[in-house]
Amino acid sequence: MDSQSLLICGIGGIGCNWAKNAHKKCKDLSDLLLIDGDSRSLDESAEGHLLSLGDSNSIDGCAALTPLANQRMLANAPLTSKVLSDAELVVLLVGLGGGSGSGAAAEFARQARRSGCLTIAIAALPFECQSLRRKIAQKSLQELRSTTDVCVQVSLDRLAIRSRERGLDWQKDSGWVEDLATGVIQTLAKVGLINLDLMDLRSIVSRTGGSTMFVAQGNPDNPEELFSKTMKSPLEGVSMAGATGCLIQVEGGLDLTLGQVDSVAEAFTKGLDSEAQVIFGARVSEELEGIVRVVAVLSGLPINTL
Ligand SMILES: Nc1nc2c(ncn2[C@@H]2O[C@H](COP(=O)(O)OP(=O)(O)OP(=O)(O)O)[C@@H](O)[C@H]2O)c(=O)[nH]1
Ligand SMILES: [Mg+2]
Repeated sequence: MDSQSLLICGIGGIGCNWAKNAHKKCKDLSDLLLIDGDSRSLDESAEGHLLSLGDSNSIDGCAALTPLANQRMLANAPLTSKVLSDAELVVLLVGLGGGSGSGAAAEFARQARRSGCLTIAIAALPFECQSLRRKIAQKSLQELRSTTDVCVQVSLDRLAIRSRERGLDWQKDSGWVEDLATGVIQTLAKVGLINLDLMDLRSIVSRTGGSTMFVAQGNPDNPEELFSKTMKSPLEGVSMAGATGCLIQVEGGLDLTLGQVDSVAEAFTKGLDSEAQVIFGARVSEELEGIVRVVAVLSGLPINTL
C-alpha cells in the first residue's frame, strides 16, 4: 500500500499536535493532513497538507465557534476531496469540546466516507470538571460516531494521568494516542506473516453496533498482565464483552515463538462471544526484540457500553 492511501488527519489544536507526532513515527507509510482555525497548529515544517479554517492571518483564525468551523469545513469540501481522492484509510485525531475540533470533525469524516475511505476516529473527551465543554463534546461525539467506521473515545482525565506517569505532556505528545494511530497504520501498511488488509478491517467494522480499537505493548511471556494493563488504558469504558467481531494483529521480534503468539491471541480474545468473527494476523518486526505488540479492532459492541 503506498503512503498516500493511509492518511493521518488532525483537527483542532490538540488533534493537530497528536497527528504531527503520530505521522513522525510512520512518515514513510502515511500522509498527513492538518485542519484548524488557529494558524499555530498549521506548522509549515510538518510534511503534509494544511487546511486553515480561518480566513484571516489572525492567530485565532475564525473558527472558534463550533457552527462556524462546521460551515468552513463544508465550504472546503472541494479542497479536501483532492487529498481524500488518494486515500483508502483515514485515521482522524481530535480533541472534542473546543470550537474547531468539535465543529469540523464529523463533517470531515462525512467527506472522507463519501470519498470511499474507511474512517477511524480517535476522539478525546474533555476533563470531567469541564462541564460546558463536555456538553459540546457529547453532541459532536454522537455525530462523529454516525459518520465513522470506528470511533475510539479517549478520556482526557485518564490520558493526563497516564502521560504524567510516562513523563510526557498530554497536549503535545500523549504517547498513547500516537501509539494507537501508528499501530493501525503499521498493521495495514506492512506485509505480515499472516497478512491482514483493508478488506479484513472493512469486514469487521461493517457489523452493526459500536466499534473501538486498542493497542497493547509488553512482555510476550505474560499475556494476562498485558491484557489487564490494556483494559486500564485511557479509553472511555473499553470492554470486550458483547463484541461480535474482532480483528487482532500480534507483532513481535525475530525471537517471537508461535506458542507466544497463540497465548497472546488467547488472552485477548477469550472474553469475546463464542459466535464472534475473529480475523487474526501476525507479523515479525526486527525493532520489537523481546516485546510483543497487539493491535485489536472490536465491533458489534452494544452502543450503551461505549
Ligand atoms: N484543562 C485544559 N484542557 C484543555 C486545554 N487545551 C485543550 N483542552 C481540552 O481539549 C479539548 C480540545 O481542545 P483544542 O484541540 O485546543 O480545541 P480546538 O478544536 O482547537 O478548538 P478552539 O481552539 O476552541 O477553536 C478542549 O475541549 C479541552 O477539553 C488546556 O490547556 N487545559
Ligand atoms: Mg484551537
